Amino acid sequence: MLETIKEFASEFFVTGDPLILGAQVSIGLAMVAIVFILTFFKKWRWLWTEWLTTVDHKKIGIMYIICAILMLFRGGVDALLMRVQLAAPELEFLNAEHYNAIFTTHGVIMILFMAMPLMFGLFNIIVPLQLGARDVAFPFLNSFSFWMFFAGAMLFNVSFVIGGSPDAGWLSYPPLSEISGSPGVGQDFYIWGIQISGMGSLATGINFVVTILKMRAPGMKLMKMPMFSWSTLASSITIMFAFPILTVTLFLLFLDRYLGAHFFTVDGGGNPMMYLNLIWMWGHPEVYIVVLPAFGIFSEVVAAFSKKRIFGYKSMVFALMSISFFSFFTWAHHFFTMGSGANVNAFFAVTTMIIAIPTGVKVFNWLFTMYRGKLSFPTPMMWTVAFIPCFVIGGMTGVLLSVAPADFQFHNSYFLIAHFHQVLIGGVVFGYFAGLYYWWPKMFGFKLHEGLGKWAFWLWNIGFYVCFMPQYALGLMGMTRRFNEYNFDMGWQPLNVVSTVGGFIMGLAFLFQVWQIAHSIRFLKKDTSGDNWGQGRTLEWSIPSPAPFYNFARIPHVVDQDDWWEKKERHARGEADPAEVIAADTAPLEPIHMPKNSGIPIIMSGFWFVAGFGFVWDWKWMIILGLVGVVVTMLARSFNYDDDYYVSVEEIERIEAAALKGAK
Ligand code: HEM
Ligand SMILES: [Cu+2]
Repeated sequence: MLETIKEFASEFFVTGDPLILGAQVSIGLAMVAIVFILTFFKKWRWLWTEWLTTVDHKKIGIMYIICAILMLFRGGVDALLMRVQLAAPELEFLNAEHYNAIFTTHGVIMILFMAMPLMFGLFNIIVPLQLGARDVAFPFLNSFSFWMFFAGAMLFNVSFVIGGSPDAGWLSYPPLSEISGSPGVGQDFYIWGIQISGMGSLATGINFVVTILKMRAPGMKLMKMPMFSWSTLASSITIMFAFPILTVTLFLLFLDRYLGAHFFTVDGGGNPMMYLNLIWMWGHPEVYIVVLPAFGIFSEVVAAFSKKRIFGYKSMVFALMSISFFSFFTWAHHFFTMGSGANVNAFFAVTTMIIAIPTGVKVFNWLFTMYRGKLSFPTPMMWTVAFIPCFVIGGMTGVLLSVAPADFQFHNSYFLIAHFHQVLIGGVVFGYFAGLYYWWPKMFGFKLHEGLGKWAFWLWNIGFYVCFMPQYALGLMGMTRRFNEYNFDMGWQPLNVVSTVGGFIMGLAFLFQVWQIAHSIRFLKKDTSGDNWGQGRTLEWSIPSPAPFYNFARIPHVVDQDDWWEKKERHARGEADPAEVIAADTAPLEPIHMPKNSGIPIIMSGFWFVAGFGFVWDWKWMIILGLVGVVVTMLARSFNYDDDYYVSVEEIERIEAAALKGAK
């Protein structure tokens, strides 16, 4: 009896490595601390009613962002561990197995559990405000999406201490990811973690497409919609088409592993290249899903801090849409070396290069917006300006990679690693940072300390170039990716040392941002006026910061592109608003219809977690328990008719008056 328990425990818990032990101890301590603090300050009830059960898009957005920042830390620690291992030849810091696990979790976490939730967080907080809407189209579904993301991310992350992490790369190519290549449970954690959070992502995509098409304030024609909302639309449509492919692909892989189907195993008549085709049909659009919103952010920030309308609005919209369209026709550039022949390779080379055109259009439009603008450079603008050269270099190395014959040389080398980090960090991460700094006062009613922000900015940028520029050279010198070790006589060490130093500079930059947030909270200067930068152009700046839970006391009427800015200009010139704007502004307040909070999303996602955990370990009772729980909570939701209420006029008046007072 004791023996079986011991045997089970040694399989169940990951043990032995001091790094992992350290993590286990710190996770345990952190959990105890959180429980203690919540109990001590009697905050459980507050946490449950104000946050965990909320359907308010702004609060959901904040929860997404908190998770994303924690995951940035986790993924960043992985990155630094790898960079330490690569700093010297034949180092025995991480063994091959551990290294494989780390680059896998790093990639998955950065893309799916850092970039995606950061993006969803910004969608959630900003898009309804930009549209002049009171909420997203489906608030309950929105909360469900968040909790599904959370359940999936947790399921993926527990593999670190329970059962063992996946180690077949962030896209899990077979045969490595088949039972024959990964007999342990790590791969199952991968499948179910991503599958569950993927359902949430798909629902979010649908939610925002409907929100944008259906919930715009009166007068806001599509062609008057702010650029960030446009980029959200482009990204959400891409999600709607791409994520079902991911779901099916992972399901097939699951059938291979679980039932011994042979979709992707050669010996049973399957074909691993089929998996590569499928996963990249999702994977390539996925990188555009995360970068398009960054383009939207840059457009907003450039216009605000140049005090000009965005240059070439229509061409910006057209560029967004054509990038998302073409993103579905480039996937095979990830395996030019597959041997599919010159014609196929040529097709995918050309479609890939085509994307450079709309992207170039956007870059020029940003530059033309700045040209002769009244420029100022607070932190959001600094990130935007730094992004442009970084992304241009990344884009150009991308075009080099898309030259099919040349790719036979670059394929799977550090040249590629440098390229994609340049677009992912220089484009996505810098972009979302710009957005976070820009909209932070809108979310919380105070600005982040600019001085510390500038330190973080410079450290990130310097660290970035120091880390990744040497990798282009290393790639050309023949260093391949996913190696944990190389020989002295390769001559790769000096550049690798430089690269590792750069990685740590970025780590330091992250610490500066944490300090910046802590400092800004401690020496909080409330600024609830609403138009916090004084240069807001779009509707989110027309209401107090942070926005009241119902967003707009009166739904605005939109007449112009950059409506809020034009309104301020009219007032500065002493002109009257157009009649319909006046009518909307002076209409009597009416009770506002709002959705009620609900505990069902978090409970239902909890059951999904249980079912996923059961699938991972193949514990039938647990699978059944989880799935039954899902169905029961679904029924509970279906028969709950008490899910909305009205905010009374008196209460709106009270809240609006208080907000006005705060503004003074
Ligand atoms: C913050 C600084 C970062 C550093 C120092 C860093 C470093 C690394 C390293 C050393 C590897 C493994 C290369 C190899 O041996 O194959 C890697 C892989 C990867 N990184 Fe990063 N990274 C960083 C940020 C990011 C970000 C922000 C993203 C995405 C948004 C990202 C996405 C990936 C992906 C997808 C892989 C491929 C994993 C695989 O091969 O399966 N990284 N990174
Ligand atoms: Cu691609």
